[in-house]
Amino acid sequence: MTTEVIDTVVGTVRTGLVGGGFMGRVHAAAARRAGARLASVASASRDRAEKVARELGVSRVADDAGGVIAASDVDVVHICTPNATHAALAEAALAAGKHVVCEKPLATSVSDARALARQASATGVVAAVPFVYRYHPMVREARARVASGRIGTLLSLDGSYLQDWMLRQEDDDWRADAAAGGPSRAFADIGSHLCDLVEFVTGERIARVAARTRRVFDERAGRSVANEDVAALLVETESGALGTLLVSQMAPGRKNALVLELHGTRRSLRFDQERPEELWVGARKGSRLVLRDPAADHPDSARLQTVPAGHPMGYQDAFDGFVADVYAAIGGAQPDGLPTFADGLRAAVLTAAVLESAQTRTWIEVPA
Ligand code: SOE
Repeated sequence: MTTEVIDTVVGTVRTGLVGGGFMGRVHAAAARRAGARLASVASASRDRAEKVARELGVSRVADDAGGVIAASDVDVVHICTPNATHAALAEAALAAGKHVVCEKPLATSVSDARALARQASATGVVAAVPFVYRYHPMVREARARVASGRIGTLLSLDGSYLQDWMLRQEDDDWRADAAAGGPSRAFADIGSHLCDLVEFVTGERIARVAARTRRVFDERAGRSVANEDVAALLVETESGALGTLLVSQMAPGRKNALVLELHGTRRSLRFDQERPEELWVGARKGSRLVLRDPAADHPDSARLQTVPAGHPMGYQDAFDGFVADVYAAIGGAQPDGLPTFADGLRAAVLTAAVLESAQTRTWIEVPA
């Protein structure tokens, strides 16, 4: 019996990894925790792929992404490469009949993202985009409380996603290069997570947006920069709730500060990604901090809790929850809240609306 047959018999998902940077390693750890076999990896060079394979325990090294995508012992391809390469790689993986997990942004244009979403639904494979903050148990708790009416009618919201790794002019990254990163950097990279969370938790679409963007340095490390460091948004949801959202990769001391606060007619809710064990529930009298507790939380939150209360869960756990759901979907399950290529398209639509608003200095209606 070949290894391939054995794996198929016991139903182990066989994972192919394209890209071996920070995100590739997060994906690999999550795949392993979900019980997958890391079958093949490609990276920027063969040397690099060999190093990644050794460190992560991947069975085989491919010369390039095409080698991972074509491999008969790969069921799902994880694409963790620079943004501008996502669309072509995802298209090729879908065409090869593979399930796909593609890093965000799914594509750097709305038309490419739309084509991929269509291709994915036509082929019927699982095609997911890691909007992983959905997988924090207290995010699910917040979502359940909104859906059950416990906060009342949504009046307003206030959110921010702040980092500081691009603070100095010498801070550089391929994301700052429009050719590799795309026309938007801060918003596409992290503002997309924030807007995904707004829509996921409230159950409402952002209907219109007025945005300003700011590029602080036109040049970084000798290359010209064509995308933004900061974005500030006014938003209105489909029910008329008003909101403010701030996104920056130049906020000193803020490492990965994703905060979302909702104000309803009865209660407020506040989730802070750097304190993921907590959900603040605001009331005119008796505001309180709810701590994660699988025995007390909504079932959708409880199912994502892998350790008992008091044993903190974090970013990698959220990522693990996402990949576990992707692999469950590959096995035929229909997990609630799985972010798919349709959500990747939604992020592309929002990104285009933000850029258009900033350019025209007008409110933009965001297509549903
Ligand atoms: C870098 O800004 C980054 O790694 C993003 O690309 C991720 O999506 C976010 O989760 C953390 O920050």
